[in-house]
Amino acid sequence: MNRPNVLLFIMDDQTSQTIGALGNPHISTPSLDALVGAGCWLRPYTTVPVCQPARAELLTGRNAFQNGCRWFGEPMDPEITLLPQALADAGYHCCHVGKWHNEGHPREKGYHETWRVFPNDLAEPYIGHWQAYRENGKIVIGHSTELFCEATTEFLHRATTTQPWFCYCALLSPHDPRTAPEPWKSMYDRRPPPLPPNYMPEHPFDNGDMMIRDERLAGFPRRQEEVLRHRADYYAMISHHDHSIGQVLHALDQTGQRDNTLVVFTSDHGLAVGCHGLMGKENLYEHSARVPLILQGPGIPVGKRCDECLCGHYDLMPTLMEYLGVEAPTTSQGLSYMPVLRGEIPTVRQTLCAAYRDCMRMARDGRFKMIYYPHIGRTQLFDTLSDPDETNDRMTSWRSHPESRCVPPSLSPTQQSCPPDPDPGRSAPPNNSFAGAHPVFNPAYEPAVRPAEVEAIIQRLRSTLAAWQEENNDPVRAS
Ligand SMILES: [Ca+2]
Repeated sequence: MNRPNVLLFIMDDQTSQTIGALGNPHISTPSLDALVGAGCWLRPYTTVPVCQPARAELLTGRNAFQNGCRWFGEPMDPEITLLPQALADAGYHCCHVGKWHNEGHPREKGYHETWRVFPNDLAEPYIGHWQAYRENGKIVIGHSTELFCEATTEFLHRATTTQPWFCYCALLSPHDPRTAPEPWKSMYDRRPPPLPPNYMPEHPFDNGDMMIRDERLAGFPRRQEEVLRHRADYYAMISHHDHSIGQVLHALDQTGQRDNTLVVFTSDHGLAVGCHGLMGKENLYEHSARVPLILQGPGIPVGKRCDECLCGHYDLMPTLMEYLGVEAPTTSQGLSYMPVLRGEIPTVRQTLCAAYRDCMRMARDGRFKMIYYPHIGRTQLFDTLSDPDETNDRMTSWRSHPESRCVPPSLSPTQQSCPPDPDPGRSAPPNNSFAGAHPVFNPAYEPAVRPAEVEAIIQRLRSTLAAWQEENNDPVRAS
């Protein structure tokens, strides 16, 4: 039998807390739920949570500081062997469908065939997700998710069984504009998802990039009603692409190749959509820097959750290489997490760092996470085990921060139930499950770490960050 095929789905801006089977009862994702149940689940970090650098990490097996692409418009180092090139060298037939977004065209980067490449192959200016592509002398028109999944399905039916193949299906969903077609568009109208536990009307301080593109998608401060609308539309996009992915996997079943195919589901990075008073990905909180990752296929443990595994998106390429029995290219610097999947060790990394422009730097270990903001010299510290939503900054409690809209517990019960809506003329939707459940007022979020220990943790994470910055030639230096 050939080496396993690889069918890799990569979403655009899907945060890791949006899969029903992983504890989100407010979203409908039956296809992804089934994939989680049949495979392994991890949550890697992307070093720089924006499209091009995140995708470059997957393609190169190197972090953004080591592959040349730290920001939009920066090309990947041409000396680096890319994932499709490494697989082509090992005898794979490589197919790219959908979003590319890095420099050049995927057909110049090791792919043998490409279909409906965004934005390169567009036939005319697009209107959100409704797009037209030139293909074999004709124009195909439709919703991007359906166009890309249809092209992937057609590839699967054509794919040979005598040569292993790699198919990279890159959707544009759930990136804005969040325009799912019906019936998904109105799917959450009657049952909208609640506000997230870390909803805030405003971010507690200026993080250095408060007016970047995504942050201007909603008004300031963030009204609950507006955030709820955004989240319903975001969930609708995800439920729609879950359905389309289910159709692709059904087609894979029909080809008879499912038992010899590794299915990978991930995203380039996450998104805030109202968490921490933010709307976008341009920050280093868990909702934005972490991504969902499901691996399902022959030899992959069934129903395994690798919650303790710290890993980067750049570790996926060497993981795939080891899984497929292909030698990783010498330019790859990631670490394979196959030993974690085999249950030999709980994690491949003890610490991990990330960055966003010159505005933010992150360092974390298995429990604590520090975010440093060089522009204002501010440091945050979160205990991600007891506070996964990052609502209790151990350096300066938001409970007492003057700019936080959260009221202290000494105020009236009504005021304690939730932060005041910045627009009191508008009432919150009646199903707002956020009311009365804000973690700021939850005794479980009382600091579990004494101040003296906080200082020791911060010093340790600062050293971790400084060593990483030195190793990666980071021009920004922590104080
Ligand atoms: Ca993206």
